[in-house]
Amino acid sequence: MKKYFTPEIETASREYLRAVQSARLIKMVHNCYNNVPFYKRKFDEIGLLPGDIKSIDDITKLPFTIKQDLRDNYPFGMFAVPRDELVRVHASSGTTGKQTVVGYTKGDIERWAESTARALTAMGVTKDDYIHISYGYGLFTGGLGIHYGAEKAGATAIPVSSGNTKRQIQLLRDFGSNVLCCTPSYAMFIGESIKEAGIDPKELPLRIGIFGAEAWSENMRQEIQKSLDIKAYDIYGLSEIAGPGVAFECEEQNGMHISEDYFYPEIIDPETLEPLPDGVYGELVFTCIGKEALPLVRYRTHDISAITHEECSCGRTLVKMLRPKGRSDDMLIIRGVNVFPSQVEHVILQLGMEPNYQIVVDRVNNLDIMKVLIEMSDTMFSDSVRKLEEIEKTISTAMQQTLGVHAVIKLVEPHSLPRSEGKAIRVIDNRVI
Ligand code: DLL
Repeated sequence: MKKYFTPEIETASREYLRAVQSARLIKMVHNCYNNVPFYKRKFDEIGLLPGDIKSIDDITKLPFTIKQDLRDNYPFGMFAVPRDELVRVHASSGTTGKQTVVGYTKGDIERWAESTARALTAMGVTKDDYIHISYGYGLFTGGLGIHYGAEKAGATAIPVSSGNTKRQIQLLRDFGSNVLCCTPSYAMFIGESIKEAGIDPKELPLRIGIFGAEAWSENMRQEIQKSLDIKAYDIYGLSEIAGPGVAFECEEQNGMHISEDYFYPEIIDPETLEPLPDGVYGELVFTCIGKEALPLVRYRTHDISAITHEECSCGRTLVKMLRPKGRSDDMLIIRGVNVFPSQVEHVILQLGMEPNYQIVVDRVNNLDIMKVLIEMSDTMFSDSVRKLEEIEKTISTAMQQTLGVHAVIKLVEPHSLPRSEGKAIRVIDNRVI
């Protein structure tokens, strides 16, 4: 079985990687200055010339890029190549405002596919595997991103796309797929539906799950692994940088290796914008040193993570990012206390409940009220009102201890909260501020 897709990079020495990164950064900076008016203006404003960037160490001299810059240059204003060199466009809608449009040259698609093929190989995918892809196909990068990676790895891509869970299960069964790719919340739902259909997951040849596109916890991994009888791996990416495959877990299932020869990572303090050392959580920033069409410089992802150069038992030397805690723009401020939806999920799972929940925030008489709706299991549903009140109280106490803020807990009927086929919507913030 192939252990690495590109061993010369994945197990390279630090010196070699830095040399590759330096050469690519220098090339990229010239591309930005010469072909993207936005960057020429930004560099001129701070008196920076492309020649000032001599190695990867100079990256901190470069200005940051934010999502709003892409919106201001909507749709194609940040592209560095003429139209005839573009072979694909994707877009991500986000929650507000205009779409963020991204473009790729033929080479960009090849490098992205290579990075995703590295991911699949690291998770144990081989040429003999059928890959059931339930990420959406379309402007979202999930479906086509994994698809090209699967083909590049020599496996068989099955482009099912999202939706129609009954059909998903039938295809999983009939085709005998070995690998399932979707969001972790959808994987939970598929697991639940398989159980309801009376299918024993052990009867399916499914071995591996490749889940990402949203934050998920270690507890949730354990749940999914159990309900589908697979090994579940985390995959990370964002459309602005490429799509799925920017970073991926290996057999160790502990942190995601970043394809840092294409996507150079930094962690910064989101307030001071200063770089932070290994192991310290802050905002993840990427520079697309391997991209031609949309070479973003120090792009602020808003994802809260940390990076570590610690040795990994899989033999890869590529730096790892730790499981993102969430996005800084997902963070709720409840009566002055910072709360991430992932912390709420952690508490729910720790108490042995399923992660089917929704957080609703209101402001009553100038006071923030956070309500967490959690689905009961079928067995709990037959419990007495008194018993349910006791459970609510236990959860509320655990929330107070973990979050440092009071949450009103409301147990709701089984299967009453909406299920998602893509990224789950966990928070409804009704506050008008
Ligand atoms: O979600 C790309 C993707 C597709 C990644 C399929 C993995 C699998 P966007 O729609 O642009 O792209 O959303 C990117 O999703 O900034 C993170 O906040 C979040 N995200 C993606 N992967 C993970 C992950 C795709 N593994 C945004 N863990 C990112 C936590 C993730 N958050």
